[in-house]
Amino acid sequence: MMRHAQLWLSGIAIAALIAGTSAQTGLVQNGSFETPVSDNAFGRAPATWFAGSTFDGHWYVSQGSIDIKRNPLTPNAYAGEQWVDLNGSPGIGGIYQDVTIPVAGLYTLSFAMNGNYGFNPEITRTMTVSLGGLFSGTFAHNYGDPWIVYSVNITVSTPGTYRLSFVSTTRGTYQDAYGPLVDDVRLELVPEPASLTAIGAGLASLLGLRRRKR
Ligand SMILES: [Ca+2]
Repeated sequence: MMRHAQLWLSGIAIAALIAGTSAQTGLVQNGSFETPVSDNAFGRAPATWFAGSTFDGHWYVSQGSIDIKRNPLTPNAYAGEQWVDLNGSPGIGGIYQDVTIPVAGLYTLSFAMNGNYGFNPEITRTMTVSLGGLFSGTFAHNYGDPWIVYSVNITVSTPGTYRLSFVSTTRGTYQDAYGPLVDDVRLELVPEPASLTAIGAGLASLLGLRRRKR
């Protein structure tokens, strides 16, 4: 009876630890761009969104326009059914989302990048990605490559709200409507070793109790 109680409590402790960890990982809202549902009728909402508008209350268009694309198209989504073309219909676009980071720590920013090569396949698709004043980088994708998942580690010393931004730097020769594609944007806290140790100890305790029961 005592062992059952300990086993039950260990399970609760582990579940709480894992829940506490995962609750702090998914800081980007609608990072897979699954809403609103696009009709692929570009040039107007819900497929094309222009500067100053928000398409979901989280992501805002910072310049030009962007397209929300939905399967089936070439390429298909990296995750789910939809993704964003940062060159809209038409316009060299950008998007941003203000992300609230509740605790200091090491974070991983990751996203999948591809290109719309319906025109000017010889031009490398490029975009600038930034997180407040903490990080800024330029990322590229070439014709023929699959979705590339980029990942960078960013140290956040001060909790607060930071602007996560993706801006196309791709200029074509026709309407600027064939740009860098983005999907599956994530900003996740890298678990501290202490948390992992606690989870490991909890698991070891749980396994130990199970073995002793035999
Ligand atoms: Ca998606």
